[in-house]
Amino acid sequence: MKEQLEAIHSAAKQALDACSDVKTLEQIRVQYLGKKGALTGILKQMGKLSAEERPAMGQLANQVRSDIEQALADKQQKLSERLLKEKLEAETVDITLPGKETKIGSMHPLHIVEQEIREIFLGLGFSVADGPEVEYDYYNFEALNLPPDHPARDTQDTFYITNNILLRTQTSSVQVHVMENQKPPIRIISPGRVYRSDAVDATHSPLFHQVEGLVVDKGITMADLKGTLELLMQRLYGEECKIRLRPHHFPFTEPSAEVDIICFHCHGEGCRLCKGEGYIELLGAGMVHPKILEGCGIDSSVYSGFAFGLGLERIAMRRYNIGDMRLLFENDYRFLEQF
Ligand code: 2U9
Repeated sequence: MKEQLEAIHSAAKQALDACSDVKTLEQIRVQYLGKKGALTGILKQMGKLSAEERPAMGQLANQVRSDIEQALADKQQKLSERLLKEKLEAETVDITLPGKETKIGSMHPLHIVEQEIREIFLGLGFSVADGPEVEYDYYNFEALNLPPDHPARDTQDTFYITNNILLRTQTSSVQVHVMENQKPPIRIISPGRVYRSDAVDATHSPLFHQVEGLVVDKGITMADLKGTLELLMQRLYGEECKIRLRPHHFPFTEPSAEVDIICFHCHGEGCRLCKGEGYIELLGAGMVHPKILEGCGIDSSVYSGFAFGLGLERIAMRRYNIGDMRLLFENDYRFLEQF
């Protein structure tokens, strides 16, 4: 038995010397000290020894056990120190390296202009109304005095989803919803995305942004419309900005006008920028057609209203002297970081 214990002792020591990872270390522990291990096997045979032999063998067995336990603990310590060292070396951070620059974004020019317009109208007591971009034909066309055979309803110009559901071509649909649900006085603007089946070029995009405005109350006249738009343009383009209304036709307003601002290059004289006109076209407006008011349950003999619609792209392009609409949608850093 003495030889067996010594053999176990030296075999365990040898295995531990050769061991270089924690998995093998655990295997060694089980192999020698585990319940079914070599040493336990020997200890089970102690009963067979004579009473004289037993104390010396017991002492030797205990010594072998504690020796192997100590050697296991030492190895464990060495292995975990090595593991930690390796980990620290692998994860070393070179604090002298230059840091990675975080790009800080800036506001998109369309967003800047929209925010400014919102602020101006909130200051005038308007509210902001929101509505769906996928709309019923009725709210986009029919309720706005655009009958079924109107050219604007052609599939060439409008993205239809089904026969009577489409992507809104103007945010006027939002204003119809408001008029259906709210009695005058109404003072709202409706900013948002609109869609038209146009090919992309320097002045067209199938998706663009509008801000429309609507005022309905007793005694609203064209003078209210002109005063409001003049104030808007002066806030956007400077106090000296003058506007001009030209007669026009829109199905939803009567009378209707196109609204120009005085050319900021020649101040009305006529130059290359304004093509000799002295003025630059910027938006459309008019008095809300009585048929539209009636269709929304508003008595047109008591109430009148004005409305206007502007394309944000056009306003932003004038404001920042941007020559091509595509720049507003391409998300090129070199363009965007200028704002
Ligand atoms: C209701 C009644 C009337 C909104 C209006 C315009 C004139 C107009 C265009 C400008 C350039 C659209 O972005 S654009 O392509 N819009 O000229 N829009 S009056 O009239 C309304 C709106 C709502 C209930």
